[in-house]
Amino acid sequence: MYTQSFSVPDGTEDVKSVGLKAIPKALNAQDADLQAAFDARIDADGRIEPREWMPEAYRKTLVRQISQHAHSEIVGMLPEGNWVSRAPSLKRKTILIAKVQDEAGHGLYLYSAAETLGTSRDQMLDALHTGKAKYSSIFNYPTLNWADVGVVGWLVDGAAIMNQVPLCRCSYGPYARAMVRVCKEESFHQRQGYEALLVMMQGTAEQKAMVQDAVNRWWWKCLAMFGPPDADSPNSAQGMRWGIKRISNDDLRQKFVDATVPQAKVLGVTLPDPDLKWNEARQAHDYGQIDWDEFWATVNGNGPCNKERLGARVKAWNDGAWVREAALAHAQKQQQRQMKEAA
Ligand code: FAQ
Repeated sequence: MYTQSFSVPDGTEDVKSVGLKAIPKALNAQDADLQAAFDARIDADGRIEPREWMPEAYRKTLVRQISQHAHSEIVGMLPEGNWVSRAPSLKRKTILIAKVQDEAGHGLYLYSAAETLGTSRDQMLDALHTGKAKYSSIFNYPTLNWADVGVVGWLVDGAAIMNQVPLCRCSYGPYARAMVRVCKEESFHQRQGYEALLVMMQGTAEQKAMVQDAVNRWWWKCLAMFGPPDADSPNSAQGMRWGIKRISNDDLRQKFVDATVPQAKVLGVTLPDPDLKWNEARQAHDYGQIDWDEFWATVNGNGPCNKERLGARVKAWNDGAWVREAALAHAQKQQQRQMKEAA
């Protein structure tokens, strides 16, 4: 989802000996005080704001996560954007346009939040366009028919909300505040997808079969969206120590499964997992094996649509160069005029 180049050593050599309470080594007395104040704020569940001191590794972790999140929102516009011109009614078309536009807005809030950490938008976009930065695996799968658009709303936005609600309590202020609005909008997105599917499920046998087929194709990909199992998640421990991540990948995945099973029942679709069943002892659903080889192949650039998605983003960036240049020239002209008037 993001670049290895954003992945910096966190300086926590002692992590293993002292567990998650380890802190990066301070370089000098002044840094030690700053580090202690930072740790105290994190331990008290406080917020860190842009101009405040923070360990370099915390800053870089945030840039990595927030920029990948921003890229995901922007690339995530593409699978659904393909359907704006083919939506089945004016009502569905206006809803879809609004949704895709919301995703652009989310990307912009998130790029802005990441910029407060001292990384420019150009740097982040360059990392995306050169394939160094990653974005969510889920957007490398195709939306083959209209039912896919409903399923993306129901399941992909549903998984995104599950992951993002805890981020409203993230320790970094600008990210947490951006997520409050993002989650409200994602919640609308999820409902509109579910409602579109409910309508299709009241339609013809062919429409019902389309919905089931789309659910079959997206279900496992959505479970993988939460990231690798906790045991194989290299960033989780430090992310949780810093109050960036609040709930682990596996726990979020479990919550998503438990929340989605009753929704599938109401909808009248089957989730494509023969091992999915309620476990009375755990008070949660058991579910089958996720294909992690497929997940990693997709993350590493070899999913069905990786090249197409990146190609579309690079083309949009290049095609928009004249707009950015014109806006810049206009701003410069205005500034010169204002300076002349003030002189
Ligand atoms: N895809 O150690 P962890 C949306 C990578 S927005 C690709 O567990 P971490 C809205 C991970 O980067 C969806 N790569 O990492 C929408 C790391 O690689 P690295 C995006 C993945 O950071 C809806 C490696 O695996 N949401 O859907 C994925 O602790 C509809 C090891 O993983 C966010 O970005 C993946 N799925 O946890 C828009 C939320 N998962 O960097 C349009 C914010 C993991 O070491 C239409 N992000 N990797 O090379 C997060 O919560 C976290 O970053 C996680 C990953 C949970 C995604």
